Amino acid sequence: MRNVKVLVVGPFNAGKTTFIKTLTGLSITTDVEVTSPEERRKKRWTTVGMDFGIVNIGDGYVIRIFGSPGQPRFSFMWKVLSIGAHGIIFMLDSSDREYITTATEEFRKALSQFAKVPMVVAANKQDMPDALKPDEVRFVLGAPLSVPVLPCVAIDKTRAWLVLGSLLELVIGQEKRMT
Ligand SMILES: Nc1nc2c(ncn2[C@@H]2O[C@H](COP(=O)(O)OP(=O)(O)OP(=O)(O)O)[C@@H](O)[C@H]2O)c(=O)[nH]1
Ligand SMILES: [Mg+2]
Repeated sequence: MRNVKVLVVGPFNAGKTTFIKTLTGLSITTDVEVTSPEERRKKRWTTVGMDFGIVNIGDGYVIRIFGSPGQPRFSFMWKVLSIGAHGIIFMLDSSDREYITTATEEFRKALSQFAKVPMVVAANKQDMPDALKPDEVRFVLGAPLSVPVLPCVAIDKTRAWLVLGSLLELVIGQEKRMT
């Protein structure tokens, strides 16, 4: 049996909880009602602790997916939740141009904090007509070529799987090279 720990980080409203729910059914979430009027314009619920779900992908692999809160006041949770993580998904809402600067700042933090862990960027909400395409997201974030920037639709199981699968290829590939 091989346990793989994946952490999903990214700004408020990126789709992190939705992604984990779509893939795992979600065992734990800590969403509460949003109080800030500005954030409430975007949505009603936000994560204040963590999301957690498990998925068994066969071949003895069990994937444990953790999701961080997106509100800046909970940024300390990255450190807590990333202990022992094998892979990171940095997710952003590609259709929210207002939040792109925040996403870029957060991505820089993620790059330095998770420098030794395989990472992919999930350019989420690709079903929205005004969503930035993955190559545009790469440009805006200034993502290095070593970090894949993948199209994502967290509400769609097949498309969410493609993102998780790409990260697992990186994680499992790295593990094989080291053994
Ligand atoms: N159209 C579309 N909407 C999405 C997609 N993924 C998530 N959403 C919506 O985006 C909103 C935010 O989703 P959440 O999963 O709560 O986002 P989050 O990143 O967990 O948010 P915080 O925990 O508050 O940081 C919800 O209304 C979701 O239904 C997607 O791929 N497409
Ligand atoms: Mg959430």
